[in-house]
Amino acid sequence: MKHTPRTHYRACNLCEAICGLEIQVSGDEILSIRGDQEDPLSQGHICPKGVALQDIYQDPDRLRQPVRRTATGWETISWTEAFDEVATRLQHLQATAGRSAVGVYLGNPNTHNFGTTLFLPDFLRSLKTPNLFSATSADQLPHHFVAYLMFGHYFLLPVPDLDRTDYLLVLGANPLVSNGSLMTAPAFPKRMRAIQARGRVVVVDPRRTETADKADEHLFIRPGTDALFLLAIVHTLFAEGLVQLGALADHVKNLEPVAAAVQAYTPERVAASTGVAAAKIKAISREFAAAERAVCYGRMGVSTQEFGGLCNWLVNLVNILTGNFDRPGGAMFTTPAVDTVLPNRAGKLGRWSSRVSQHPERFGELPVAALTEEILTPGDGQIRALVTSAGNPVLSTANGAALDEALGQLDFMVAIDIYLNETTRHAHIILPPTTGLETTHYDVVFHTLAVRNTAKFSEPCFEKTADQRHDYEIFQELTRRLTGGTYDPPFATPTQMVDAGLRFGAYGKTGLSVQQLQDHPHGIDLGPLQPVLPGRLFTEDKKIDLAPASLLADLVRLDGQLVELDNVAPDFPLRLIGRRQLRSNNSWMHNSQRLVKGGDRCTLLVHPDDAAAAGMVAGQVVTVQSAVGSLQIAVEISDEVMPGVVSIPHGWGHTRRGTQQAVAEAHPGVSMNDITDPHLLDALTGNAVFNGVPVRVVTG
Ligand SMILES: Nc1nc2c(c(=O)[nH]1)N[C@H]1C(S)=C(S)[C@@H](COP(=O)(O)OP(=O)(O)OC[C@H]3O[C@@H](n4cnc5c(=O)[nH]c(N)nc54)[C@H](O)[C@@H]3O)O[C@H]1N2
Ligand SMILES: Nc1nc2c(c(=O)[nH]1)N[C@H]1C(S)=C(S)[C@@H](COP(=O)(O)OP(=O)(O)OC[C@H]3O[C@@H](n4cnc5c(=O)[nH]c(N)nc54)[C@H](O)[C@@H]3O)O[C@H]1N2
Ligand code: SF4
Ligand SMILES: [Mo]
Repeated sequence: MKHTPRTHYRACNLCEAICGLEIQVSGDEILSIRGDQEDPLSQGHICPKGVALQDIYQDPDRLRQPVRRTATGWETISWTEAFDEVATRLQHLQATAGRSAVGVYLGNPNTHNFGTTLFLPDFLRSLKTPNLFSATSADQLPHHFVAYLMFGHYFLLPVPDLDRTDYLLVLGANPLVSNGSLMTAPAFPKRMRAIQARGRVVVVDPRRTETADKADEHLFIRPGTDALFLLAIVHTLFAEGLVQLGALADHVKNLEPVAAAVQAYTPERVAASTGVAAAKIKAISREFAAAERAVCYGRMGVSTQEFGGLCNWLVNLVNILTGNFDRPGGAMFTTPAVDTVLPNRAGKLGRWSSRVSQHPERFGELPVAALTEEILTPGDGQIRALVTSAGNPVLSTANGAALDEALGQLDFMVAIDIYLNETTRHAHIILPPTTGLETTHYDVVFHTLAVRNTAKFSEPCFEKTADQRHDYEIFQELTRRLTGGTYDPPFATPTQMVDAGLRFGAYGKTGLSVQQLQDHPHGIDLGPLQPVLPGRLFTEDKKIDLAPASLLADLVRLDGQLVELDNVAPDFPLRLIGRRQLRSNNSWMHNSQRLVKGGDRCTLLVHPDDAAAAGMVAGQVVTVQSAVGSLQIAVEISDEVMPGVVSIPHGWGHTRRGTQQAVAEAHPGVSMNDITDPHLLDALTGNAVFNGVPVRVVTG
């Protein structure tokens, strides 16, 4: 049959950049995927993963019907049978062993699917388990923790106003590769060049990353010591009279306790620990304060480390104390068209604790570091069944190897996922939803974190078949069964919910609705970020708390770093960090040939001095050991890492048996998370530590 080619416009759902795509389609065939030049946010930008949406759509390995594991392999079953069995088993287990017996793990792509974002909460309420885990505690939890304490809402996250700043100080982020995180900034390369034309970009990172390489200045920092570095900056601001609150002066409190707390952290005192010279710390502080408009931005490198909470607090302080907060060119809040920063969801902390290690709950979740022990430790409240949705914790959480074994011991596991992978192979039933190009899309999460206010609604590029289900339909079906048929959501579809959100939202009066967005498939520009304080604060007194007590108290823990670092873990003298790659997306896109082609990218980066000292040569396979495990990997020697630091990209390790990802299995790599340690976490927030893991390398 001959089809008339058509052009489809939509937002890419793969990462936080939400790039506009222009897709040429003929029938069910994709002819091309390009960047949409008319998207008001991404302006034509696209990365190789966006093009690979085609591979996911066509992937013969992708699951399209529910499957059940049997003694002889996987069998296809009907949706009704699958829903009935899942609901019955979960219900039975909770009735006999209690609510805690069913655990839930939610992975990253949930956040990129508005149907899930809007309907998953109903499902979680129907299970009502205290054992909820997600990738949040392997990612951005410290940002939420600090936002809650300082601004009164866990989702009120400041975003760097990239397009108007003159000075960007980046700590522990690599946006030229990641395309920005908690900073939806498609076309980051272009935005960065524009900043450099106006001023400067400085990157602080233990690796000379792609971003650092293009920056005006790069400083190496010893992994995990950013809190000391930032304290010394704040110290310098006070010591040199550079504190200038500007318009926020009447809307902050507890400035004096901050001044007192940072007094001891002179640049001279932190220089040896951080590896950054005192004069350099002072110079950066002065430059930052002197810049007309400056912004400090920190991400994974300062979030997934032992002091993630302190780092994020201090990043906010640097911006606030220099008058670069809630004003153009500084750190700002968005005014999203659909507002998810709602008063009734400000967040809560510490209502319950994990059973085995007593980790307090944060915003309804327990740290994923506790998942394995909650499955393995017998007793009342033990997790006996697990629901995973869009997650691959075997590859993505600390000591995933131990979790891999634990999953094999569950009584029941159901995975809502599109692949049979390292995690879902343990499921008894897999429920595969539609994905990517088959879904409707409105980004309820990432418009809220974008460097510019815009709105975009995307129709599915391909209608689902009669035998497919969207993620939200799966959650609705399960919720209906788990509530005994009493479930009656106020909106039947996520589109209806978004339409209501748009009409009641900040631009509703101007007529913004789903219909209007459908009429403008490239998206609608709502303008640059606007100052919104103090109105948007959720603190009771409408003031920013500059010195929350738990953060001040955590400084005591940090002081342990002021001793000579080489003595901290003498058996493990090297520090392991991660390395995101442009053609990877966490663990799950390695089944796309165009993304994995070329040489093996899963290598151990070693500085030439460390390689020489240990007699390592390029390409040699070595053993990397940590306190919890070991792995074997080929060495790549480069001075892009600082001496004493080694780096492995995460998300690889497609060597486990019984998966169905032929391309990934042919390019397996190893999993860095086989050697990361769940006992090493940011004790304040419960977040995982993936950066600065003590390791040693054994040759021969
Ligand atoms: N060492 C180390 N570990 C890390 C990190 C690191 O930097 N270093 N990064 C951390 C970060 S930032 C994150 S976000 C986590 C990610 O951790 P996870 O979310 O656990 O892992 P992903 O690799 O994103 O796996 C996503 C899963 O979702 C499935 N999926 C894809 N699309 C869909 C869909 O539309 N619907 C459904 N239902 N399923 C879908 C995929 O098949 C895959 O199984 O990893 C963390 N782990
Ligand atoms: N291509 C691609 N893009 C992605 C993803 C992907 O997997 N691939 N994942 C997406 C996801 S889920 C997320 S959360 C974002 C993450 O986005 P980013 O945070 O921008 O990405 P990372 O590469 O994890 O950046 C962390 C940086 O911290 C550095 N670092 C490590 N330890 C330290 C330290 O102690 N101090 C300092 N200052 N730096 C340190 C690392 O060298 C690295 O450069 O990316 C998103 N975009
Ligand atoms: S940068 Fe992110 S949103 Fe843009 S095309 Fe690549 S994966 Fe998609
Ligand atoms: Mo992430």
